[in-house]
Amino acid sequence: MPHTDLVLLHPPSVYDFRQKTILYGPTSDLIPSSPIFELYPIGFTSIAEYLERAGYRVRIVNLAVRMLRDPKFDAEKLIRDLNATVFGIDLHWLLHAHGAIEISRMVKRHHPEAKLVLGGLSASYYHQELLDYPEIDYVLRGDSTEEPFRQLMECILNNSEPTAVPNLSWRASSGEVHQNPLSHVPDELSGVFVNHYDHTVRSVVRYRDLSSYLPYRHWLRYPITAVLTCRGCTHNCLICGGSAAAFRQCYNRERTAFRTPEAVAHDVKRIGRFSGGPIFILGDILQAGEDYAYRLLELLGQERSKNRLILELFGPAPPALLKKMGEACPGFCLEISPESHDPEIRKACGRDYSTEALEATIESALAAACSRMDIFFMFGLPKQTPQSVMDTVDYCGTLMDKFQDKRVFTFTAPLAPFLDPASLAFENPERYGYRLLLRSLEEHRQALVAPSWKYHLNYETEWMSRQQLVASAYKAELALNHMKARHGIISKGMAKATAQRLYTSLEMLDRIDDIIDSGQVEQLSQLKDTVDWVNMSRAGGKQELELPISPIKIRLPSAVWSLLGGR
Ligand code: B12
Ligand code: SF4
Repeated sequence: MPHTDLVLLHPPSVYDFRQKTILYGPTSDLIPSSPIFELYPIGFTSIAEYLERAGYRVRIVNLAVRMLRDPKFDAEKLIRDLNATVFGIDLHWLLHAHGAIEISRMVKRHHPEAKLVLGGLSASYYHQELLDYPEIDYVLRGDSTEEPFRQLMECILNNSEPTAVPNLSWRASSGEVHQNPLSHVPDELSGVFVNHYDHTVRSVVRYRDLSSYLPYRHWLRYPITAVLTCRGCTHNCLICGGSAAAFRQCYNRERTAFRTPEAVAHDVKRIGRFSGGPIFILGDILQAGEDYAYRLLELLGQERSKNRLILELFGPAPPALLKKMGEACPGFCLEISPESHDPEIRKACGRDYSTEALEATIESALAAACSRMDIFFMFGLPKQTPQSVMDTVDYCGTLMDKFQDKRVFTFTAPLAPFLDPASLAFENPERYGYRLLLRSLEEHRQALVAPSWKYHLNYETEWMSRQQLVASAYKAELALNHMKARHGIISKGMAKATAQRLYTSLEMLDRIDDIIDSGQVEQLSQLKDTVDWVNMSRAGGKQELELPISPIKIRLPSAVWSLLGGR
């Protein structure tokens, strides 16, 4: 294969998922990825673009997607055939603890002379432990590694010790481990995410390798694309590893860094060149204040994107702003996550707003002609009991009755499998009623290959055991599914498919527990076909969340033409 300076590899969550029998549960039901979590961090595209601008050749390989798309795809052979000076692997989401370590070992087995760098939020959190693995040479910490990565590349290619590279933890040739200060935490992001979508399209053409760049397995069928508005967060949700407190304590970020409204609107425009799918603007646009939100909406209004825009709210929003959303982004979708129907629980997890304010926001969004309003609830929160979980489902019914509007969608999901490291609750579990069952990276890595998600959970709460969390999640999901069908929110066929998946999951959970109790784990393989069917089925939230899209989903030829200067 032609030589590249850097290959960025995205691992599957569990490396040998195609061999193992693991019931992953509903952990990825509300995102486009499968439970293999094949989506790579959006930062891959900005690192690649930034380093190419600095003169390096960079290639992205989404190993997880390649393995999912082709059961015969030989990941080890591909790694062996890659020809690069440096390999980068993301450990952004802790869910990749198994895959990231296994792929690291494989890279070093086949390329002992190459350098290996890990990065992402989880790698930053566990940087010291990662350097205990002899295969890993460097960990680049923090939420902004483009410039430190450039400096590291320079050191590697010049064969000099990276003593001055910010954010870097590294092992010297003497074997000694060093931790450079986490000092590169920029307040503004104008130097990154510069035409990174164009760069990605160009790379697909250059390497003639669409598969390796796909964000997730089904992207070609349903091409939803994300636009990032910021790094950090102004909110402080208790269970979130990306909260303001988590960023401050673990990633040295004092202030959220926002991209300009112009940069965000520019991304929306560029995505429209290659995709007809929805565009998800990540992060509440109110975080940077109303002026920011109105400016962005004004620009989006001028753009008149043909793609459907998805906006999210971290709390209630003023009616005038919602009206503006409707004018600027006709047919927009809105997402909000009150987490619980119970204001006391909502407050305990850091979302201190009233039910009245929530319902007023839903009402205004509907009046502003949003095409759908998605409302998310979560289980595994402080003060939440199995009864409270079912009360949340009842509240979903109350919303359906109250609004009598098929644009109102409610979803429930367990906080699973992990309470995020760096979150306030992970850092102070007793204070918030959590009992941590796993702490270190190695413990999480091992837990991920247990046969069901019940054993992946890294926590229990004072109010719910692991067993109760799992049982409540399915009970709630079944009840909500039934309720949605009764209200005509989903079709009877869809509800039947979801119920079948949920009942099969419950049966598999029981059978896995029986096998574990009997100690005859070799019997697990007999369940593999059914477990894989449950894992990969899209029945439920994943399918319900999909929006209708234009018949022309991908416009790759026109994107390439425009990049070549044709328009
Ligand atoms: C946007 C977002 C998403 C988007 C992801 C879009 C994307 N492609 O990246 C969506 C909505 C799809 C998503 C999904 C999930 N998310 Co999320 N997400 C966020 C959010 C809000 C912002 C993250 C972000 O992009 N930050 C910007 C910076 C930090 O990342 P970046 O630009 O991609 O990458 C930079 C660095 O991280 C680093 N880096 C990243 N990879 C690498 C690799 C190398 C080699 C190097 C050197 C550096 C490096 O350098 C990059 C450039 O500077 C955070 C919360 C927050 N406020 O941060 C949660 C967060 C990251 N998500 C989280 C979780 C748990 C998930 C899910 C697992 C949830 C679920 N069960 O469905 C899934 C996983 C999806 C998958 N992989 O398939 C947790 C992670 C906790 C943890 N430590 O594991 C967070 C912290 C909070 C939360 N609970 O939502 N998420
Ligand atoms: S969950 Fe809360 S703290 Fe985390 S990114 Fe969303 S709003 Fe911010």
